[in-house]
Amino acid sequence: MAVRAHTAIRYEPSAADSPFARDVIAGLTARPKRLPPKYFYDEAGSQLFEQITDLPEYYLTRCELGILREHGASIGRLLPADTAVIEFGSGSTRKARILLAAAPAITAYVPIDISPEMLAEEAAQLRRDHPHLTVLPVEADFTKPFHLPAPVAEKARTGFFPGSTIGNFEPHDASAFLRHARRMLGTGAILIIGVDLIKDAAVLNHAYDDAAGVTAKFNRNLLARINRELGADFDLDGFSHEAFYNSERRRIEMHLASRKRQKVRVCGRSIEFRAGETIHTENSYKYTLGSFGALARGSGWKPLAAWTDPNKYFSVHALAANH
Ligand code: SAH
Ligand code: AVI
Repeated sequence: MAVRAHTAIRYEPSAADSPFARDVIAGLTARPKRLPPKYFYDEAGSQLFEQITDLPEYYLTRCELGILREHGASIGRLLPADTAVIEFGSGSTRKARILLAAAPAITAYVPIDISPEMLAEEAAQLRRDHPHLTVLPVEADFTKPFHLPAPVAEKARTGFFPGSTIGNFEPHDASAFLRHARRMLGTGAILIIGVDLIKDAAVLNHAYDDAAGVTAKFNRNLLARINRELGADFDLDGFSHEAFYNSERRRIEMHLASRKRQKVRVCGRSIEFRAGETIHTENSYKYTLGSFGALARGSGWKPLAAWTDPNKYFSVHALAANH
């Protein structure tokens, strides 16, 4: 009979003191239970997100790429000369590449991301593809204060925040982020931002609960990451992916629902789940052109222009910093 080695206990007090561990414990001991969506993006999660962007149901990326390709030249004309593009949550940098091709005014690119692996790879590839572009990657949590690289101080500044990642903030946090971006980018700055629009609930529901189950895997990877990095013992099959449009709150909610009554060890603690109890893992707020314009105006920005795809599923807004 094969003898199985005992699984080593991977829980280490140092891991339990990390910001990740503290946020996980705070979220799992709160009621209702929740986890911050920024932790989706470890290496596996970033790769799963890239797979999501190719899904037939996930219209967001296709629509935004189409808008940027069609209106890249108009967007480029709004940018000041010799500008640094600062992208918040740069991921695959696929969208920035469209702006770079359309706007010769861009002389520096600062991709900011919490996920170091893709950031380093993309920065290296961009330097190869654009030898005259100054590429200055920053690994940071963009919701917290951080410094822009020194060479950017010499240049005009353009913020780029595609993907509707702004939708993952609560509306008051979205406003706080826009104010923080306004202060960081400074007088004369432009912000190009992608915003997903309210539409038929069935379209929204399918986009976050795809037939191939990739979004379910992305959602459950959060538990897998907690197992890997914090030595927890989540049984991934014990949780099901739930995603639905909450029309009152104008947001997609993603949850992980416990399939049974169970206990999970996390950082030396026992976390209890009732059957059906959920961990709320993400909100993805949807806006109208008007509601987003109002949010921007109330947060230090003046709307200059907005473009949509022909179905009006997605929008890209150009904003100018109020002095
Ligand atoms: N801009 C890309 C990727 C969007 S996915 C696109 O439009 O397709 C969201 C990206 O933001 C991921 O790359 C993720 O790692 C990053 N991200 C999420 N929360 C973050 C945070 N708080 N600080 C920095 N990066 C973050
Ligand atoms: C990154 N963010 C805008 C995505 C969204 O649509 O809210 C994350 C995502 N969650 C599930 N699918 C994609």
